Amino acid sequence: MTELDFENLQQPNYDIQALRAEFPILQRQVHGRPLVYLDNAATSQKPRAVIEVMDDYYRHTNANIHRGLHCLSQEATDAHEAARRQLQKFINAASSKEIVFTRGATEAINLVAQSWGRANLKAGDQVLVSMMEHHANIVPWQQLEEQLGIEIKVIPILDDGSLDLAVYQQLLTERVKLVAVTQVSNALGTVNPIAQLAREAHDAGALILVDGAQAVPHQAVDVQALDADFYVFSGHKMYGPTGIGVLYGKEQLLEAMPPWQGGGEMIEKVSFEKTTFAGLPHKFEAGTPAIAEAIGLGVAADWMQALGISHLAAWEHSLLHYASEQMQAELPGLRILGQAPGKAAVISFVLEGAHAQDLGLLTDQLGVAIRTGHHCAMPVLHHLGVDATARASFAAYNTLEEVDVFVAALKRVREMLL
Ligand code: C6P
Repeated sequence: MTELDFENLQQPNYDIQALRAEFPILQRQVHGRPLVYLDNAATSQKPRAVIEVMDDYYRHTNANIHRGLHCLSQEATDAHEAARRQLQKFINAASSKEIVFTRGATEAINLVAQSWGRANLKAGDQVLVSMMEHHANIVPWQQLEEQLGIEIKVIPILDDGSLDLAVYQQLLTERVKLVAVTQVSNALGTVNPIAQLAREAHDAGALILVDGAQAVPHQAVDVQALDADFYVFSGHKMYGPTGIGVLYGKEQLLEAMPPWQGGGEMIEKVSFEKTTFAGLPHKFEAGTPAIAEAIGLGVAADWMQALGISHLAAWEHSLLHYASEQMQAELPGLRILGQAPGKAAVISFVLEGAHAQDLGLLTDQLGVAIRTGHHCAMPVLHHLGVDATARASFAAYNTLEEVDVFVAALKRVREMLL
C-alpha cells in the first residue's frame, strides 16, 4: 500500500497544522474544551474546499441537470458529470459509465441486490457474506432470502478478527453466485485481502461485491487491480458530503441489469404502451440527483489524491499504533476487539467494569467524540461476546496530542466509574 514506515513515523509527511486549518469545525469547542474528533469512521469532517465548492454551486450555478438548455443547467450538468470523472479516476474505473451515483454505500448495495440479485438469483443460490459485515451488507441479502429463497452463508473470522480464508475456500461451491464482503471492517478495523477473495470467487464462478465504505477514506483503491465486480462507498466518510456515494460496477454487468427505481432522468422514451431506458449510468439514477453533493464529493476525492492517500494512511497508522500502546499501558482491564495484522485506524474496545455508553457520554464531557454501541455490526459483536464497544477512529487531521487527551480522558472516566 505504501513504502512509508508506519511504525516509526512521528510526524506526518504533510503540515498537519496547515491541514487542520482547512477544517473549520476543528476550531470549535465542545463543553468548553477543544474538540477532539475521533468518530471518523461514522463520518469524517469536511475541508474548506468541499464546503466552498458546494456553497459556490448554490450561489452561482444551481439548476436541474440533463434537462435544461439554459446556461445554468448546462453548467450544472457539466459540473455533475465532471464529478463522475473525478470519482472514476479516484478508484481507477475503466469508464465513467461505471460510476453510478447513489445516496451512499447502503443504497448502492440495495441497488445491486434488487437489480442484479432479482434478475440473476433463484431459490437455492447462495450469497456469501462475512461475519464482520455492516448491516448494510447483510439485510439487503436477507430481503432477497425472503423474496427469492436464496441462502446466505457466513464466512467466519479468526480470534484476531481476520477472515477465515480456509473456510472461505470451502464455502465457495458452485451454488455461490455472489460474495459480498467488506474491504475494511468498521467494527474491528480488519482489512480483507480483496484481490485474493475476488480471484477465488471468480475461479468458483461467483461475482464479488466489495463494501468499500471504510476503505476509500484510508487507502488508494484500484477497482481494476482488485478485479471487483461491484464496489460501493459513501462520500461522507472520505471528507465529502452526506447523501452521496458511488456504486461501481463492471460495464457489461451494469449494462445487463434492469433499472431499479423508475422515474425521470432514467428513461429514453415513455409512453403508456412502452418505455425505454436511458444508457449507463443514467439508467440507475432516477429523479433529480444530489447535484451539489456529487460536486463536493468530486472535490473531496481530488483533495485526498492531491495530499497523497498513502501519506494520509501512513499517519493514521502511526496514530493507531501510538493510541493502542498508550491505551494498553494506561488502562487496566482494556480489551481491544480486532487485532488483525495491518488493521485500519479503528480501535474498538471495552473496559472491564465500565459500560461503553458511559464511556461515550463521559469522554464527550471532556471534549472527546468517540462512538459507542453496536456500530451496525451486531453479528460480529455478538460473536465476540459483547453487546457494545466504544470506538475511536482516526483521520488525517488527528494528532498525537489528541491521542494523549483521549487516553487521559479514558483514564479519568475509568477512575470515576470504578
Ligand atoms: N458505518 C459507522 O459508524 P452509509 O450509512 O450508507 O453511508 O454507510 C453504511 C456502511 C456500510 N459499510 C460499512 C463498512 C460501514 O462502516 C458503513 C457505515 C458507520 O461505522 C455508520 S453505522
